[in-house]
Amino acid sequence: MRPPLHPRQVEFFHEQGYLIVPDAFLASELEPLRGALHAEINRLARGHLAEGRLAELHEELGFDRQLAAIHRDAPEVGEAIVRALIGLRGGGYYCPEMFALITQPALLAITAALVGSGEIVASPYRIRPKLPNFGRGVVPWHQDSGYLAEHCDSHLIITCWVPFVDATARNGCMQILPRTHRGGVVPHRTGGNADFLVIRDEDLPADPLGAITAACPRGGAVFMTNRTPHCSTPNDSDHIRWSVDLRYKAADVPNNVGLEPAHLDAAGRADDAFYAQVNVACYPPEADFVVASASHPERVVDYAEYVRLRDVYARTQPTFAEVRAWPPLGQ
Ligand SMILES: O=C(O)CCC(=O)C(=O)O
Repeated sequence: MRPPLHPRQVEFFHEQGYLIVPDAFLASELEPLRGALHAEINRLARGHLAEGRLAELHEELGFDRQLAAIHRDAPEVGEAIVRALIGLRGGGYYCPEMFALITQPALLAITAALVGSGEIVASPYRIRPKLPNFGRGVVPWHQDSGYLAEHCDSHLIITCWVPFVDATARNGCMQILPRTHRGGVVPHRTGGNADFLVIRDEDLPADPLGAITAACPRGGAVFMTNRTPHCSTPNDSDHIRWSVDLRYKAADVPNNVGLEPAHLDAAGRADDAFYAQVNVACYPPEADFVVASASHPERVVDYAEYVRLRDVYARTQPTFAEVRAWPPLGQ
């Protein structure tokens, strides 16, 4: 088990708005999830091959390169596989290995030190295969709060960004604007690259020292607050910059734990009373899960409950309104 965070690391996180922990895991601890994702890519690719949309699987290229070769041969197939893995509202690919990462004791110990509580709720995550020279992988400047409900702006929600390869400036790691997280949420615009939210240059908070390049080795993790401005740059390497970004918060931050659509109709839609309730969560379209609790250990989810809850939310999400309305670029 890795040693707990040093108090100076916790202090650094709160002062700077980010913390890079180069040894959050043993690199070998990421292998099960790398293997599961690779198997899923092959499963999806075989389906496309059988239906004539793909001529070659490129299995021999391995996890770090195969999907890039598929995308080069058949861009629409590559896009479809990327979309299936990332997921949007309702979440993307999940498996026991993903759940094991989210609930990894060492990661939860770091999170507990950063949020100042051992009662922890995990929120939606994203899996990001950033292919080489893949325009959609470039994420413009934003604060994660830009995607979350406004009443959560003053709460602390941790983003834990875990690369599956050494993340470098060359393969498109993140850029972070330190020390600017205390100033609140700045205006965002819709319609940034690949339809992401974007903070226009004139709205980016100023810091005399400017942005840092958040390079992070495989086995490490980058932690940020929900108000820390960050972006990610193009992948100019010959391999995929694989990463996942997980989200955690203390259990007293607004969440939808225990709220379930009891009134689903036959089409999977819920009634207005349910939506009024779940709108108190920071990100209502996806389920939050208790992942650590000394006071209520019975609330900590196991994999079966995690899958059940994800499914309930995935079936109801199409009727959710936008979480937060920002004007489009150009306004
Ligand atoms: O992985 C990336 O390129 C960007 C990640 C990001 O913006 C996030 O986790 O909020």
